[in-house]
Amino acid sequence: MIDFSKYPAEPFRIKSVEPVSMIGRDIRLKKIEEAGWNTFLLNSEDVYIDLLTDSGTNAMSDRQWGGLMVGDEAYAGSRNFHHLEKTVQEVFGFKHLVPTHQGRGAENILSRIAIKPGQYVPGNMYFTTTRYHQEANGGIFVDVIRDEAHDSTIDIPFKGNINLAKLERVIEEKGAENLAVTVNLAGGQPVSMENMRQVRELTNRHGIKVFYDATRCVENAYFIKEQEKGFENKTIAEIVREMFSYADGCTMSGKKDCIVNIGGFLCMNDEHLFEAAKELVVVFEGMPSYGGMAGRDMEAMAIGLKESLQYEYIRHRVLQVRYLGDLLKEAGIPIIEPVGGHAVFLDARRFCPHLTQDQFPAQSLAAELYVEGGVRSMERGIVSAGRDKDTGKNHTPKLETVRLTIPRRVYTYKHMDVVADVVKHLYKHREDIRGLKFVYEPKQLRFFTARFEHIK
Ligand code: PLI
Repeated sequence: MIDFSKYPAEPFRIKSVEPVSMIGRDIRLKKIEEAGWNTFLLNSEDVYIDLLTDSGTNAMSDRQWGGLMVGDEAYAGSRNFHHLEKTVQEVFGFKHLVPTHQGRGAENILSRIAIKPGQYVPGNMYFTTTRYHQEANGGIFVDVIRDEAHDSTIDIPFKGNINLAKLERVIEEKGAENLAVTVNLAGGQPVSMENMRQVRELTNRHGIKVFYDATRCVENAYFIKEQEKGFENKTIAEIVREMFSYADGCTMSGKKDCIVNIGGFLCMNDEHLFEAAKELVVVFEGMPSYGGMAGRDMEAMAIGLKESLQYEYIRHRVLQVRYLGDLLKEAGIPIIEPVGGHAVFLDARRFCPHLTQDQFPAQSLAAELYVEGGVRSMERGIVSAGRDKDTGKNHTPKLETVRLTIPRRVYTYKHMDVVADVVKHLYKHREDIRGLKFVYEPKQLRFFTARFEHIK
C-alpha cells in the first residue's frame, strides 16, 4: 500500500491560476490525427494536463515576477547580468559565466570551442540537442553510463553513474588527448557524489576536461542528500557546490532547475575557453552581458536558482514525481525504476509487447494517452534516438519509453491521480494500441516535427 504521509503538501500558496482545456475524447482524437500522431504538434489549448516537458513550463514565484519589473534592458552591462553572474558564481563556484538564450545555445558554443573534429565525447547517456551539437562539431559521442541504466527493471540508487571501467577503456583506446568528458546531471537518474569524485580523479590523471550538463543538478543534489552516506546533514547548496568542484565547467538550461520559462548559460574556469566563448556568444546569442536573454529574464533566473536550493521546494518537487511513480507501480504498470527527479517513464516495450520497436510503441502510447485523457507526454525511444549518421539506420535504444514530465510548481497531487487513472485505463486496453509508421521524417531531431499514421 502507498504510504500517503511520505508526500509533502505543496510548499506554496496559489496566487494566480490559468484555466485549462476540457475538450472531449472525440475532439481529441481529431486533434491528434491532425497532429500526425505526434504530441509535439498538438496545440497547448487542446491539452488538459501537459506533461510534455518540465522545460520552461515552470510556475515562477511572486519574487521572480517582481524581478521582471526591475529588468535593466540596457544593451550592455545590465545590472541583472551582474546579479546573475554573482549568483551563479556563488552557487556553482565557477569563475566565468556566458549567458545564452537556453541550454542548447550553451551546448553550441561549448561544442565549438572544446571539441576538435574526430574527438571522442564520453558521457552518461546522451541528450538529443547535446549530442547534436557534439556531432555537428565533429565529436563522437560514446555512452559510458553504467550498464544497469539500460534495464528498466533494476531498482538501484544512482543509476546515472558513469561506469569508470568503460571510461578508462575509451581513454586507453582513443588517447586522452582525443577526449572531452561530459557528465549529464539531468537524465532522470542521478549521479552520486562519489562517482563525480572518481571521474574527476581519473580525468585529472589524464589531463582531460570535464563538463557537466547542469540542467537538473538541484534534483540530483536532492538524491545525494537522501541516499548517499555522509550527505544527510548537508544543505542542498553545499551539495551542489561540492558537485561542481569536480568539473571544469558546465552548460545549463535554466528552463529546468532555475525555475524560469527561458534562459541558459555556460560556465568555465579556463581563461582561454572563456575568451573563445565570448567571441562566439556575440555571433550566436548576443552581447556577453545578455546572451539572448532580456535583463528581466536574467533577474528571474538569478532569483529562481536561489529558490531551487531551498530544501522544502526540492523535496516536494522530487517526491511529487515519486508519488505518481508509486501510484503506477502499485497498479502494476511497467515503469522505469527507480523513479527519477523530473519524470516518470512508462516502459513501452512491456506496456505494448504486441508491437515491435520499429512500429514505434512509445510514440503510439504517448498519442493514446492524449486521446484517452487529454494528458500530453513525450516519446523517448527509437523516434527520439534518430538515425546513425553513417549507416542511415535507426538507432535502436534499449529503452523505449514515454516520459510523463512534471512541470515545477504547476500541478497538484490531484492532477497526478488523474494521470495515473488515465494510464491505468489505457493499460487495461493496451492491446488496442496500434503501431505507427512515418509519413514525414525530418533529417534532424525528427521527434519534434515528424508525422505518422497507423500501420494498416
Ligand atoms: O531546451 P534547452 O535548449 O534549454 O536545453 C537543452 C537540454 C540540455 N540538457 C538536458 C539534459 C535537457 O533535458 C535539455 C532540454 N530538455 C528538454 C527540452 C526536455 O524536454 O527535457
